Formats: sequence, structure tokens, C-alpha cells
Amino acid sequence: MKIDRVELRELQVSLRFRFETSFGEEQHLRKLLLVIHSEGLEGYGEVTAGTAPGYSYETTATSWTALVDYVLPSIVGREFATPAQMLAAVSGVRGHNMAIGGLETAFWDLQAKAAGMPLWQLLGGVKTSIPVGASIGIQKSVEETVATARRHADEGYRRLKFKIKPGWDVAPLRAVREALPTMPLTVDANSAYALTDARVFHELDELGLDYIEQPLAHDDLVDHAKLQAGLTTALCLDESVHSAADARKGLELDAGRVINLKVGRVRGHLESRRVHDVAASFGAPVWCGGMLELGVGRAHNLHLSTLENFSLPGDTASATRYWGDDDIIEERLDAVDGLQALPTSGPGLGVTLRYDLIDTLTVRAQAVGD
Ligand code: OSB
Ligand code: MG
Repeated sequence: MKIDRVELRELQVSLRFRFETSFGEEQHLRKLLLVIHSEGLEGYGEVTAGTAPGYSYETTATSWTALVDYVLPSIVGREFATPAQMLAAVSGVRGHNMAIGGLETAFWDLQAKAAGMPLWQLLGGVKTSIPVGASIGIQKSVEETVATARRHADEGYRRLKFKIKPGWDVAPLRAVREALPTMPLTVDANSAYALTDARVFHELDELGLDYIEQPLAHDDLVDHAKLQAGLTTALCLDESVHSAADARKGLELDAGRVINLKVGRVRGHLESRRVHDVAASFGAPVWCGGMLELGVGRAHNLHLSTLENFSLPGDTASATRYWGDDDIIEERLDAVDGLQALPTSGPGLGVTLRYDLIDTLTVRAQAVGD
């Protein structure tokens, strides 16, 4: 497929809630939408970087620069037969996986459209209905946490994940466990702890959590392995895994027993499939993480989640929960009884862009190519 032109748009959007994590608070966000034009077809991708460098070093602004200055000049005007070929053309760019992931996923959409098949089939998926959970930010009080937990359980979510930070961990989780004795529960520390905090994790170990997500440093595997050795609860790696090689090292070290797979963090669908396969070879489940995506990124997450070894509920919760009526696609990606269906408006990603709305959200736009 020849890449005729790539359009970038930076969008200003607001979440319906303030999302607090151990690394900060988010509500008013900048998001990057990417459209590849090729031979009369359009492929859609979304850059999953944060607005600020709290989760990782990548941001919407660094992604813009990486794409415009280094990635797109090696891509536009050229012809690629496969995502692997396209990735080879940018192999000289170290890091910036979320920026490149936005482009790579758009290329998959394009290829699926050219083949006239749904993206999930091209990816090799086998499921048609995706069980999802919800990721719940740090609340103002234990009572509020329990009330939020009950509300999400009543809405049908299949697993509830709670953000924790030092000083906000065991007490809220004990209260939620008491209120919801049989609900699958997890916690996500986003790297806020050190090995010297092991006591917290031994207390959490008593609560029957499905896993504890990324307790230690964002670039660590060795200390996670030390912590895992003393716990019954599985650790789940998020920030530490940027490639299938990282997944292999983490699982080989027993730094974790579950992987949160985020498409952008590993450079796109091709590497996601490799991470998925490595995890399967270790007998470790994966689940699809979220980065507060708009409809394009959310749809990519759902298509990827159809692969066999996505055996735990993902973070791809209902779009309406985040965006109300203001998602950028026509299709409503809302879970029913904790299950998300795949968007099916045509081949590929199966979504329709709401260009009128997108125009009002756009704060800068640039096209590369003709
Ligand atoms: O660590 O999984 C994370 C959101 C932004 C950055 C990192 C994370 C998250 C979430 C929310 O947990 C996932 C979602 O609801 O999209
Ligand atoms: Mg996480």
C-alpha cells in the first residue's frame, strides 16, 4: 500500500471525571488522531500517550514532534506490503512507541480495509465478545471508593481495578472487599512503591486480589521478582514491558505472572501479538490495558482483545463512561453486562469518524504528503 498522505490532529477533550493516580490527576486531555490516506482508503490510528509525562516519558506533544520530524518523513510517499515493512522503515527511531503505535495501528486498519475484512480477523482473533472491567481512580474517601465500586459492579463490569498510592492502599481495598466479597478486584500502583514497602503488599495479599499491577519502578524487573517470590497474589507488569523481549525477560525472572498489554506501549499490533504469544508460551494470561482512549484507540483495543490469550477482563470500559456523548466516532462502544461488542461499520476498524465534532475539538492539524 502506498502511503499518499498522513493527517495529524491534536484534539482537546475532557473526561467526565477527574482521574487520579499515583502519578497525578488527569481530566482535560490532549489526544492525537492520525489518518493515513492510501489509494482512496483511510486508516485510523490514535496515539495513546498522556498529556503530561506521568505514566511514561511520551506525551501528545513529544508524539507530534517524533511523528512530524522523524517518523513520517521516512514513511510518506513510500509503499509497504506489511506492517513489518513499515516498522522496518522507522527502526532507527528509538523509543516513541506510542507515536509509532498510532501510525502502525492505522496501517493495520488500512490493510484490513484493502482486504475487505474486519481488523480482528486480520489480527488472528477468535473471540467476538470482550469481557471488560473498569479502572477506578483514587477517590476522596473510603466511603466514596466503596460507593463507586458498587456502582461499577452494578453496571456489570467483570473486574474492578483500584488505583493505589502510598497512604491509599490497604484501607480502601479492605472496605471494598468487605462490600463485594466475590467480585474480582485488582490494584494498580503505577510504580509508586519500593521493595521497602513490602509490608503493604503482604497485607494486600490477604484480600484475594486477582493481581497487583506494577507496584515497583517503571523500569524494573529484578525487584518485582523479589517481591513476587514472597506473595501468593500474582504481580501484573504494565510500565516495565515495551516489547516481546521485555515480556520474555519478565516472565523468565518471575517478575510477574500476568501482563497488561497496551498497544501503544509496545509500538502497535504486531508487537502486541508477539507479547501475547510470548505470554501464552509461559502460560501467563494477558489483558488489554487502557490509556483513556477515544473511539479510535478503544476500537483498536477491542479488535486486539479478540486474540485467544486475552483471558482476563481488560480496561476497555464503556466509551460513555469517559466521554458522555462526545466520543469522536459514531458507534457507541459501550459494554452491556460487562461485555463489549466489536464495531462493525464496514471492514477494518469498523468505525465512522464524527468529523464535525472532531473539527470543533481540533487545536492543531498538519498533513504530510499530497
Ligand atoms: O496504568 O493502566 C494504567 C490510564 C492512564 C495511564 C495509565 C493507566 C490508566 C488506567 C486507565 O488505568 C485505563 C482506562 O480506563 O483507559
Ligand atoms: Mg497500569
